[in-house]
Amino acid sequence: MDIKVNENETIKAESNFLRGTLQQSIRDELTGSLSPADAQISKFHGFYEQDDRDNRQQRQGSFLEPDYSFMLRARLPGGVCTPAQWLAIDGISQRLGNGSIRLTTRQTFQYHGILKRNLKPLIQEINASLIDSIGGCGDINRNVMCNPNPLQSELHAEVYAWARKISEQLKPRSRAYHEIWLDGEKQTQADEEPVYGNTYLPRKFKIAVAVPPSNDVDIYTNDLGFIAIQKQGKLTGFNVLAGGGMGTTHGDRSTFPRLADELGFIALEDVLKVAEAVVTVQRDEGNRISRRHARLKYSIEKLGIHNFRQLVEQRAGISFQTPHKVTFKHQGDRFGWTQSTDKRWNLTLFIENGRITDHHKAPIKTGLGKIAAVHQGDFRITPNQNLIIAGIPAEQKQSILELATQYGLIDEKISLLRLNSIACVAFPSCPQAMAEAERYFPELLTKFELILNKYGLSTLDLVIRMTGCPNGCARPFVAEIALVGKGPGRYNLMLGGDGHGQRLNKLYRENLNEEGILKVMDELLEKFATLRENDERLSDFVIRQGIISAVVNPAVDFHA
Ligand code: SRM
Ligand code: SF4
Repeated sequence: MDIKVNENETIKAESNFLRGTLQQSIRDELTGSLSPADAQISKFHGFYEQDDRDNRQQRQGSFLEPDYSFMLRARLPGGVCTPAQWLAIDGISQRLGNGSIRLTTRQTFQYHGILKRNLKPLIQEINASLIDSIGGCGDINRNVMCNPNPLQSELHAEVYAWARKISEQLKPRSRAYHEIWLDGEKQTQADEEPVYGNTYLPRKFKIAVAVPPSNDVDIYTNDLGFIAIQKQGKLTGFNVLAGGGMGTTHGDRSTFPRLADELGFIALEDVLKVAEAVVTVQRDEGNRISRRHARLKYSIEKLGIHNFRQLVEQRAGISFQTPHKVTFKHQGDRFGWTQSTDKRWNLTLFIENGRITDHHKAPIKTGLGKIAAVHQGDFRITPNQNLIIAGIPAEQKQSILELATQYGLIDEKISLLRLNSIACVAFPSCPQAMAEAERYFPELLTKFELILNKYGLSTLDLVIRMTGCPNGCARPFVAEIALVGKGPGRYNLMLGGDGHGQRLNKLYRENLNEEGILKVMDELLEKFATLRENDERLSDFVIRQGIISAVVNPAVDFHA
């Protein structure tokens, strides 16, 4: 039987190394959209076509084309940028985007609401600030995350350098981006993609670098993970993990979230070889027929971890050594002041769901601009949509604190629950959203807080996340409590993640509306307050009490 590869494979193969007909699509003034093929290719350049879902139906009824605009995601390995870059990012959002900046769960930023005619100037402006959007999206390696680690400044510098090197190594070689957006010279020789080939990867690919005991990058949810191993503050190598991923489809038991498996320890000189080998094995073994089953996690399920490890060893010309013992103690970010080993200060700020705008509660965007104008260190976007003002000299600590306070960037009254919460974008821009997330979660959390207070649990440390669909952009399946959008105002309630990102959660109640969610949570927290042992986490309690069974092999028991 002749089985056809999926349509995206043909689009990539015919795109002439990511050029497609993007230039014509951008020039076409008759529509605010791109041709369907270009809408796929554009992702490799960092941007997505979207339409405003709040007015989609109304426009349809008036026979108008959807309200098209674009979302652009930058490549910013490790989430680090200078104050000058921050000021540029800020100004661009005002002039060429919808005025807000969105910090993402992969340590970079997005602009929403960009009109087609503004794409090229916007890309040119971010590049003028030495930031690009190559591989922000698409079937390719995405933004490489790394622990922002403000405490151990020397180790951070080393780990961050690796995140940048990996990101550079896995950037596409095609000159299409430079040609189309930066008016670079037209390539006279054919492009070559030694790592990716002309159809790139079967699906997106994600890499992170973690520094234990913090699992802020949710290392086990990445296709490829590097866990830093250090001796007296010096990096000696990495434990390598492969095969993590979150995305599932409601009702399709052949899809499931998965935590990455351990491949073994490697020395620093083998990092790039191993990264490339894992990527090329996935290039050759990944499923190019069904995009739903095309991530590395499914390739590893198909091959078996033992065979996969051998393939990687053969290609990289290395042997994995026994992994070092590591312990992760927490997910999420630590807020407030810390001092680095170089004696500089760092201030981690809570940015609710990563949305930076001058909103009704506080003019935080203006405030960050004021800080950037005087700050001498750097800005670090965290993997949980927050922001660290890092490397503040002692003599500037007070003035930065005053600015942060004046512009509402610090609020001592925010509950631990909220500090540990993340929600994906969802409506109105995300085409996949089934339910609200970013716009609704804050208000639901206020109601949760009341329940926690009622049972004397206001200081409970709890990792809670919401997504508008089961794609998993806020990594919900490693949260202790997750609400995953099922339909308008309806969510699946998941329980059982362990609070440090090493256990998946599982469905507890399906398709709940707000009333249902609050009722179930009230009952659960009452029981917890009564029967909790010592300072037991809610996630461990639900497993111990048999309220939920632990997921051990997600291919079999995530849906069971
Ligand atoms: Fe995501 C698709 C937003 C992190 C899994 N994600 C999307 C799209 C582009 C919707 C679409 O297909 O058109 C969303 C755009 C919404 C918008 O309007 O901005 C979107 N994803 C996001 C962000 C902005 C969420 C956020 O609130 O921060 C995150 C951007 C990360 C970045 O900077 O690169 C984001 N997405 C993630 C993560 C978390 C992570 O990577 O650590 C995941 C789960 C991990 C994983 O990949 O398994 C994730 N996004 C998905 C998937 C499901 C992939 C799968 O294997 O099934 C999709 C849908 C798809 O790829 O078809 C998706
Ligand atoms: Fe959109 Fe779903 Fe991702 Fe949320 S989880 S941003 S709704 S794709």
